[in-house]
Amino acid sequence: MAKTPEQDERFDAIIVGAGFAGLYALYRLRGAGLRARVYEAGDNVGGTWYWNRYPGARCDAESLVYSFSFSEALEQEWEWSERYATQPEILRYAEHVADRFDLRRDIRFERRVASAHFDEIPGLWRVVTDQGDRAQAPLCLMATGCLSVPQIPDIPGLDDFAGQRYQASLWPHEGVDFEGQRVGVIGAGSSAIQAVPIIAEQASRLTVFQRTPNFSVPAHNAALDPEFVEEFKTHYREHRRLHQRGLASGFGGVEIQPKEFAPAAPSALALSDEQLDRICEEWWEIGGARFLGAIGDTMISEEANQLVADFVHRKIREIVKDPITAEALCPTSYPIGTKRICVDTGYYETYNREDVRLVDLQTTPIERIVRDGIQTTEEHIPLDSLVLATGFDAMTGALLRMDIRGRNGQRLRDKWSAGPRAYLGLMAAGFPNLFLITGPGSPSVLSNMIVSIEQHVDFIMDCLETMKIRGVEQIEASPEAEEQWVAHVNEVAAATLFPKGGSWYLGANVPGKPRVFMPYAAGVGPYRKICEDVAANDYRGFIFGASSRDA
Ligand code: N01
Repeated sequence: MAKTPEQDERFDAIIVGAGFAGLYALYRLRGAGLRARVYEAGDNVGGTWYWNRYPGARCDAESLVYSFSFSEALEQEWEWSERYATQPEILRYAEHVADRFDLRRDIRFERRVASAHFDEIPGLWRVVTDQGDRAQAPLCLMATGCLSVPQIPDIPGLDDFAGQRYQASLWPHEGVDFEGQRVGVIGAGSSAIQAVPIIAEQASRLTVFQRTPNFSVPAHNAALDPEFVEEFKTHYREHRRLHQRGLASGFGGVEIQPKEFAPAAPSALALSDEQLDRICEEWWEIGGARFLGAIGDTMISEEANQLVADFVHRKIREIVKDPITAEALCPTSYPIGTKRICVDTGYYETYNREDVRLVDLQTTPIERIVRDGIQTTEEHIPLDSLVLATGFDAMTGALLRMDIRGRNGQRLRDKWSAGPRAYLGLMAAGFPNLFLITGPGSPSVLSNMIVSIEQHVDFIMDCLETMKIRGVEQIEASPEAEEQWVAHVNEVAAATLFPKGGSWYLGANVPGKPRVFMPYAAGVGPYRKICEDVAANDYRGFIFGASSRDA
């Protein structure tokens, strides 16, 4: 249905995206008496949980902590069914939040923001959507998500394939029935690792085309025990406080039990083989991404990291019966955790099925995709359907695909041509009143995203309150503060093993993208303290200015 575009309507704030970040930003702005407009490309709220509907999609942070903390009533009334919620359940939660707080009336769906230009004289952001909407506001919040632009691989012949082709992150809403089909999956990251066991149950034959194996830890997913939930909910405030301030490790805000907030041992190197094995086994049994937090120096010392990786290799070899497949599934080309660790339900076990096969593209690369399948250097593999689980142009993709221009018409694309630069991951110098929620340079993807979203939005709201009290209308990052922060983010990353991963954290999965380690790796607790310190010191590193409207 054709939509009537909005023409030059004036708002107090424009928010791009109606995922969790956009919803919370709208809720807070409205609470502050501001009139905000949200533009969203999808036809519903939910962001990443709206788009990623591939079979098996679920969160890799536990439901009880992957949820908003801003409303005690919401956190008490919402009932999660499983330890790790499925995509449909998380989407229902996002919809519930939108309805419960009556947020939809300020959201315009099926409108993708094409450009946002800062007009210096009135001090306004002028935003245009692909549907022709034009809106203006002194404030613009980018809630565009870190993993929202699919990366389509440049494989020869991709468009020649005559069967059905699916992108994991753009899955058909009506679902796909693979019953009786020969299915190929390209990719071996989190999306593929979740989808493969489910597709295997339907397909007559499943072939997984893997270029680089990933480390995966079992989720040990299960229905949530009502007694445990009740107990957890009784102490929700304390849990939230720990998630917001707790850990100094790379992963922040995903812990459930008190023991998970500190490593079981500070260094793998001081442990006997038996001790190391016992700790790794215990954390493997807890399951999930926090396995990386079991030993304190896993992400710092190559030697320690290798010991932990060896443990996972042993697990893979124990589970996967065919030794050649097991070896191909053991990652050896990068330290464990430097590519985002995966969390699975029966992934490795799936390769014990007779109708599932792994093709190791390191030994037999794809030559081209043909009409009826894939031709590798060794063989022709006939396929009815092809699933691309090939990842995202992460963290900067969604921002740079818009035409964003700041002071003097400077394009964000040009400013970031050698990699993203933003003070605290929140604001780029030269782009006044443009806030990036969980932008590059903040903990973002190395943390529980909802914890980091709430922290950023709360910081922005406090900042706006300060501006109101002072009677100023503009804020921007100073170039010096931005410079120092970018250097600090690099320094922190360089003290870890993260940059050795050749991962999407570094932009390494997108041809031609500058290799810069994008998230801030010091953890959510230290980052929050820095932000609080900045605010307490007169928003050190930010420049306040009156809008020229008042001049
Ligand atoms: O993407 P990925 P993803 N030929 O980039 C392969 C989040 N997430 O969508 O490594 C052959 O990890 C590529 O191979 P290689 C989570 O943060 C979370 O799976 O480049 N293969 C790789 O194997 C995650 O980290 C959940 O050699 C090609 C795969 O495609 C992030 O999203 C679930 C290729 C891409 O893996 C991204 O995960 C899902 C080519 N030309 C996602 N090009 C949760 O659990 C690429 N590949 C919450």
